[in-house]
Order: sequence, then structure tokens, then C-alpha cells
Amino acid sequence: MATQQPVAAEKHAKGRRKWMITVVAIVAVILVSSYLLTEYLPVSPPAAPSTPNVVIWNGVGCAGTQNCGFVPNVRTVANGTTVTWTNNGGMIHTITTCDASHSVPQCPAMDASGLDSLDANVGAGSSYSHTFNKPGDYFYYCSPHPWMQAEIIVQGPGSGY
Ligand SMILES: [Cu+2]
Repeated sequence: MATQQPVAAEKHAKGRRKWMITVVAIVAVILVSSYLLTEYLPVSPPAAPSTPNVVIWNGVGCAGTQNCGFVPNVRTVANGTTVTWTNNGGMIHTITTCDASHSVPQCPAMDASGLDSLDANVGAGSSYSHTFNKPGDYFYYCSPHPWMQAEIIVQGPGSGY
């Protein structure tokens, strides 16, 4: 009798361990799938604001172009225009020019020499303004989410834009 007791206790402990591992595995699967759902959940972009402004948007997550970005993607303005970006999303984004000092592989190839180099943090609910005084094609992206990309085309006499 005295030798059977430890065996029963051991069996009981093993059973409890198995049960614990099962619970931990189920919780992990729930956590991972809910993270993936929110991070990749597609969201419809908001309507574009009146020209010359741009809205920065995101869903619960910002894992790709399906749930965050700039609206509109391409804005054409006259030289001397002040563009205001408003962040309607719940996370910090940046307006970072695709140029020699700020670049990601996703940035389109461009010659940004002589153009304004922007790298502005725009917090949730905040906005940022920049006055463009040089005609050209300003490609920009968001540095924490480099798939967020857009373009401001500044037109001017003799600029070719
Ligand atoms: Cu961003």
C-alpha cells in the first residue's frame, strides 16, 4: 500500500501537467489568431479630404496596404501650396521623403536632389503641414510602416510637372 501511493500521486501530477499544457496551448492559439485577425483585418480607407490635404489612416493594425495608408495616394498641387496631413488613425505615423537620407526598398527610384527632405512624426489625432516651394515629385512613406506610400506632385512653370 505504501508503495502504491507515490505512483498514484505521480499519475495524478502527470495528468495535471497534460491538462495545463493543453490549456496553455489553447490560450496561445487564441492569442495568436486574435492578434493576426486584428493586425491583418482589411479596413476600407476613408474618403479623401478636400484638396490639397491628405488623411493618414489605419485600422486596428497596420500590417499592409489593406489596413493603413495615405488618402489620396497622389496629390497634385500648385507650387507654393501648403499641404496638411491629418492622422485619423490610432497610431503614430511619419511623413518621410524617399530620398538619399531616407529610403526603403519599397520607395520608387527618384532623384530628390534639391527637393525638401521631410521626416515628420504625426501622432494619432495630430496634423502636420508643409509648404512646397519647389516643383517636383515628392515620394514619401511612413517609416514604421514602409508599405504606406504616397506622392505629392508640385507643379510649377517650367518644371515639367
Ligand atoms: Cu505608419
